[in-house]
Amino acid sequence: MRRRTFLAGAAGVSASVLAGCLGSGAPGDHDVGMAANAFEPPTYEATVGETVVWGNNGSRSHSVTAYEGGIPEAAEYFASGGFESERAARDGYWNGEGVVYAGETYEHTFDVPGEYQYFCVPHERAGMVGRIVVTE
Ligand SMILES: [Cu+2]
Repeated sequence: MRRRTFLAGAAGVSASVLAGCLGSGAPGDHDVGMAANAFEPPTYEATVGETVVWGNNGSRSHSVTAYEGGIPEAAEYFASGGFESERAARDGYWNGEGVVYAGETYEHTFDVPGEYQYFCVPHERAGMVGRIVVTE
């Protein structure tokens, strides 16, 4: 949040809007960074309808994968790669699907308020987990 505010101010344009246009933009154009086995910030607060952009600003490959049991009941499952279940996302990653490579971004729009817990498939055991808290 703090970093985004700084970047948005520095660029004179919303970081989210910019990333949305570029698809895989410059490393700074994201809300949540992915590097060094961590999502930064680990908890990100968004409002309903907001599109959150993850950016891989490190050198390793990562994923953004929701915990099926860790999202609001009314919410749609989400994961980089567009998988419809956590199982499919976990399996798919090792086949090269849903990988967010260095310099790439992934984005998801949150339409249902609540808490969303997610992780990175290859670095889950290293503690690479995150949380999006969506409020009205
Ligand atoms: Cu990772």
